Amino acid sequence: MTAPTAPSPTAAGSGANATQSFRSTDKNRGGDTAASPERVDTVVRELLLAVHEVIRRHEVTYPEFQAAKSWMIEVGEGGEWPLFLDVFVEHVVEEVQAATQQGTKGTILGPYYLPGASRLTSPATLPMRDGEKGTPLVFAGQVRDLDGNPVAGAEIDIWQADDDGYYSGFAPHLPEGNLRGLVVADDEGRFEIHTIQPAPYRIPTDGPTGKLIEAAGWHPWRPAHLHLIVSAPAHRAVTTQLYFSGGQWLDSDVAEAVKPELVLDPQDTGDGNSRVEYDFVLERDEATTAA
Ligand code: MBD
Ligand code: FE
Repeated sequence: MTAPTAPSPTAAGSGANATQSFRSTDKNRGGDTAASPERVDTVVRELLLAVHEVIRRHEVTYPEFQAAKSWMIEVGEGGEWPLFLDVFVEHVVEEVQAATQQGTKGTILGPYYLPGASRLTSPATLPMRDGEKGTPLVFAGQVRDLDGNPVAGAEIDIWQADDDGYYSGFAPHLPEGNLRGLVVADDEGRFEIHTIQPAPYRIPTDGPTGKLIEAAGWHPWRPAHLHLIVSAPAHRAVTTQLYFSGGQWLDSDVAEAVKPELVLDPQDTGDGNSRVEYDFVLERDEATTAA
């Protein structure tokens, strides 16, 4: 069977799915423990002051205020809050966290992670359709610590868009688990993953996030990327993405999540395939190593 040409999955489908998957992920149920009253008072008060300031500075009108309310209601009804917040806000939260993280640069998680991907032993081929479109890619490397020692027991949770820019689990035409895997590295932290190069991702233009982007005259694109969570016992996991040298939108990612250290330059292996090496560096996790 060859991969069908992609019908456009609806914004409603992908947005609503992102909200459902966010809600069903246990680690997101931090609502009552996440912040003290003092923290809520400080952060929310200043957030509101910032909004008030913008309204005064730009003399925002009643019709504009009501349009903003309608739009927010649509974002909620369409299930696009994870999409909107991960595209326009998460990069700053990640920047704050990154100030305390050494080793491989992290970047945003985004709305399309799904826990529970198939466990695969390196060398591994990600689950894909027969005749999956796209340039085959071999992605190999080693997980080490800050001193350069190999890290045993490392796992690479990897997920990516296909050659049409769609993620399994968020586009109804794709088989469950397509291009997602939890790859277990060898005892020396070495891994080799066989996949295809992803295409750039476009925010669905028919949903409220896409409509806002269009109304503002911005573009809706993210450069092609692989998503990864690299973890190992007693080490701090890193959530990151890897991009492709020379790719479109690298300098204007709508989600502002590109970092120069995260750009791969795969080499053509001469037979229509490509290969690249990238090593990950993890910090020891003080929380799990403290005596
Ligand atoms: C994506 O694929 C993505 O990675 C982010 C951060 C936001 C929207 C779509
Ligand atoms: Fe993505």
